[in-house]
Amino acid sequence: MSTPSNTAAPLDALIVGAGFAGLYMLHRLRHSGFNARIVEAGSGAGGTWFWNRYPGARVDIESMQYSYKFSDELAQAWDWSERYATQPELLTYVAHVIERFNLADGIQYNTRVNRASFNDATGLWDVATSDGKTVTARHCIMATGCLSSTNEPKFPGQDSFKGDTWHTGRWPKEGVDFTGKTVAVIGTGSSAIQSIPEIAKQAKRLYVLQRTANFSVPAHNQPLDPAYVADIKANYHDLRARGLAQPLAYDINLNPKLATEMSPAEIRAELDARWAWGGLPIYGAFADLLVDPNTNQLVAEYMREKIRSIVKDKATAELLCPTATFGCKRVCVDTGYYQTYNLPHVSLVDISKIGVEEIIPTGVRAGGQTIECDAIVFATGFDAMTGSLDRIDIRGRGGEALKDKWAAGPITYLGLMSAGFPNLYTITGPGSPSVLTNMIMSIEQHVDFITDCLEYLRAHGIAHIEAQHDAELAWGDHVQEVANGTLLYSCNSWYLGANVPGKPRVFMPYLGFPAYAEKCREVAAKGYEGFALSAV
Ligand code: N01
Repeated sequence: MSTPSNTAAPLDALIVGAGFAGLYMLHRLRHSGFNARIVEAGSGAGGTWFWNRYPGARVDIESMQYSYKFSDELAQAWDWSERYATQPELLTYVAHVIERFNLADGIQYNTRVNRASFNDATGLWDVATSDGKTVTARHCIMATGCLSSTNEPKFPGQDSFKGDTWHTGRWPKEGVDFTGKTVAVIGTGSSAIQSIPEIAKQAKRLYVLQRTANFSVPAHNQPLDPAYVADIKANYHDLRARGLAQPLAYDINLNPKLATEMSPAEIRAELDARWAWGGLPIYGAFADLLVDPNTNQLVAEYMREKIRSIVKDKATAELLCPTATFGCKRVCVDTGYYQTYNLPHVSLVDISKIGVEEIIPTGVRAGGQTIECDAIVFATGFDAMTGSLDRIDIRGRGGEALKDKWAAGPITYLGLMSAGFPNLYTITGPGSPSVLTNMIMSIEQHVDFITDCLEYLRAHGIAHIEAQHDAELAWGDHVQEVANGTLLYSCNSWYLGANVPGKPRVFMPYLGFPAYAEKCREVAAKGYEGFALSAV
């Protein structure tokens, strides 16, 4: 395979990352006759799903909806085996997509982008990679993922630990055998909640160190019934259309009613039905769930009641009961999480008041206790949305660093571009619906927008497109205003960057998928309103 730097002429587009976003971007651009390539840090494709190989990793959106919709042939040909696809099956799907659309020769693996600089003299992007080469491209497209840069807190004494340590977001390909080991898991977010039941199956002893309890809804995962799949495939467009009309870009059978319009019996029936169905559709129980604190508390109390009914030890059950706003942090979807605490070798350790004090050679001192263990699993999450961009030295006009521009929080127009950085795009960037939605739908919407935009520029002889500063400021205000109108500011979530010490507290994703997609269509129809276009 030839590498991008062997190409004499500049690329039309360099794409950073071979996850779902990068792969579809490459496919669309090639199909439109652009000379595009992907540079990928990992040794394989799949992005988030390449790195997150921890035991029990599976998507929390139903497989029939968490898959590309752009190709009918692909949608009809591919068969998911389970209601929620496992990480290995997602990688098999990615491999199938690469083969079906002949993408393999456009991806350079094992190559990290270290620096991307806009060259004021040439008007091109110079992209320096870890193999010591520089790729030149007219457009640079960051498909670097929202949850791909791990959050790895540095605890005192960490290097002194004599056992093994793992981060859920950087799990080794060969897997980890915990048989006969005493394991401490730090964190109780989605990654922990999925991996804890699986680690408990192997470990001799398992301690879960919980700083904040999280809400989790059972997945009720099961093999997919061929008749159910056939029915969806016969009407796939309808399912997709229903999903795209909802805020999560996922058909969760949104209840249009406010809880205040329903009787207690109706409220109970709605929640029972959603608990029985499982997963994220619980978000759709009431139209005012994320707006009205009373409605929110109804749901939170229902969840606490469920936890108490599952977990036998009363003190453990109380510790597992979240006190925060329901849905303020992303709700988790589990398989046997709460039940795991009924096992005699699993203990929950409350570190809410004291936290992790230090790592010692034989374990962890946390929450006022010393926990002796052979292995520590850090399920501490991600430097979400901006982390993967921050780790690249991105320089715009005049050498301005994106990191400096975003020091007080990311500033983008539509989550797609930032002023001063012409022809630099972020797929599902901060300021776009991204992580608040079924990611593949948001990815497709952004990739389609960017492809249409590049076609427009080519057709009109335009060399550069750049967000206008006043447009991005107005958009940023709007993103915050929408979030402020909800309960999403009421906790320390990674949406707000609150999980990473020192990160500015700014609500990063944009709440409001269907309206957002419409806004993007309007902007394009008006000749890219809010963007500056120039022929040179
Ligand atoms: O990360 P998290 P995650 N000391 O940030 C704790 C997606 N995802 O990897 O809440 C002690 O949610 C932290 O405690 P606290 C999904 O969107 C999807 O689990 O900050 N503890 C928390 O308990 C998800 O929301 C899937 O008090 C510390 C945990 O670590 C997102 O990824 C699967 C700590 C981190 O939870 C992130 O999930 C997995 C410290 N210094 C992930 N720092 C599916 O599709 C952090 N913690 C199913």
